[in-house]
Amino acid sequence: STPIKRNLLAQLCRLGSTSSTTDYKREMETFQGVYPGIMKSLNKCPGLHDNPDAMTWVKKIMDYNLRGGKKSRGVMTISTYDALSENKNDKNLEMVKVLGWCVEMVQAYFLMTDDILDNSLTRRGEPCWFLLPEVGRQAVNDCGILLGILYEILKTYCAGHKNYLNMVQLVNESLLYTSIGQHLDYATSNSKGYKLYTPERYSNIVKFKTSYYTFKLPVFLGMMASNIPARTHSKAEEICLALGYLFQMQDDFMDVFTAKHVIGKSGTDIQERKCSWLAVQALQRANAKQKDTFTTCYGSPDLKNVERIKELYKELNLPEVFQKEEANLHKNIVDMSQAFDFPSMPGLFNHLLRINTDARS
Ligand code: DMA
Ligand code: MG
Ligand code: MG
Ligand code: MG
Repeated sequence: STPIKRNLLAQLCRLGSTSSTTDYKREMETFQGVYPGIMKSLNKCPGLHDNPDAMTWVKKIMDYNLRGGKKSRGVMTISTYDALSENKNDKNLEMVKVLGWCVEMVQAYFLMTDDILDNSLTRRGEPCWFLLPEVGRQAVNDCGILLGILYEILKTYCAGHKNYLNMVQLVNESLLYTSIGQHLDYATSNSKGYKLYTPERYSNIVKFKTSYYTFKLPVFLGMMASNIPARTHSKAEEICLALGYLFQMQDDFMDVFTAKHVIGKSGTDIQERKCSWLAVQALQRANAKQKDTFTTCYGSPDLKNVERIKELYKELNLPEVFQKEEANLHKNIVDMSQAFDFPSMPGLFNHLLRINTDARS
């Protein structure tokens, strides 16, 4: 089992046409295909119908913030339905694609708020939404608009499904848990000293801020659309959380060690004093002198200090530690999914593991 490869798009170009590449491309194309229809359906939304200027603004919010990126969460929603559903039909397939867009809207919402919280400059190679001169503090309200629209879309396309209430509740759970995780992330980076920077707290932050919305949300929406029995849920959730940990650990590593043009965003974890995988590992391994360097330089906006932290990470061999842990976690996930006693689940989770990369774009 090889570690998840970085930069999926580059990887896809290199690979040509292995089955998972073709699957991903096909799923991505059919996914993009329903976007215009969703936008058209918004014209029937009372508040927007009566306020054409607001409608124009909503389109702008959505086009800007849903553009680009790998759409891995949207595609995972479709992959799950593809792998698990026993009686597929066109109507359900359309609903699943729309659910994928709802997941991408949750993602857009969290990226918009996250970039404000993290003092970021770029996202998917473009300026962050709140930095656009015509947006600014309006970004806070735009986030609310995006969520309201999400629930309207969910209602338009899914209200007739027997799992509609479960879907709504799952979206709510993802919003609440992720926001709790974002709070823990923010509060830890603003705490005094480094006593909170432990592996246990790191795992907990990641579980809440990343795993629920990145993996549980798309996978469980796909499961709800396929009417998968409840007895499979806790095991599926466990694997989703493991995938989330691997994903965020990679995101933290890339924040420091991967070029901006590859991940489409400029890293701020060191400057913002984040409780990142690298910071936690460094604190666990540093001697007294190295700890001193760490506390002096971490969380400083000065690029010289940022450089010194990067050097310290290398001195502590963190890139090597990272690769080993990445391979281990990858293997654990493969083992966990193999032990799943429901048909198609092992195949599904292996597929999800393959299509996922570390760039949160
Ligand atoms: C962010 O973690 C989690 C959410 C909910 C967006 P992060 O700040 O490391 O994400 P990114 O590296 O994309 O800014
Ligand atoms: Mg963040
Ligand atoms: Mg961020
Ligand atoms: Mg990050």
